[in-house]
Amino acid sequence: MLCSVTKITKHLPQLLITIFNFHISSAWLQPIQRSLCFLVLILCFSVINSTPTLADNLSKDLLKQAPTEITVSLGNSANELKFEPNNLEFITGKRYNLRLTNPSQLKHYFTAKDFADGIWTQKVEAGKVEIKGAIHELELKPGATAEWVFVPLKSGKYSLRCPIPGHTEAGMTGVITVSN
Ligand SMILES: [Cu+2]
Repeated sequence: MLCSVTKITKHLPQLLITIFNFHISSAWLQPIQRSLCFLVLILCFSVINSTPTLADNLSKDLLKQAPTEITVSLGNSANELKFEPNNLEFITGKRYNLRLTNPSQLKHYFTAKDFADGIWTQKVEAGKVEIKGAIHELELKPGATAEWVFVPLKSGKYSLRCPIPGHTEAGMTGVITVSN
């Protein structure tokens, strides 16, 4: 499709010049010539408009990928203030399902704003609710679980933390590495 659009677009000026320069002796043929030009233009615009955008193609391809499952525990049953594991690694362009669980008796956050800015979030599922669009941080109440389905887009080293007073200080931090 893209190929034919490129071809038509490339040859469009030439095509129009050919139609305009076509020698027409009879005056009654001129309206036909005009309609022909108009038709060519309409055809080109409709072809261009029906071409799926790059973003559409990208998301369709990504949705075909089975997500890599990664589970991170926010705290544990002994109420230790840490992420388990606290070192997460992702690759750009791959689809992930990050399962977050909170087996502790305390509320925790999964906060990694710079990381979240560099990913494409497909959805976050928690309970019977599915949230679409950009997500920046998640709060998990005791016993809660959530699934964050996303594709990392930007490589880098990002910090992860739980900003509840005392938790970051106690070591509830982590590092997220996204590589190409
Ligand atoms: Cu916490």
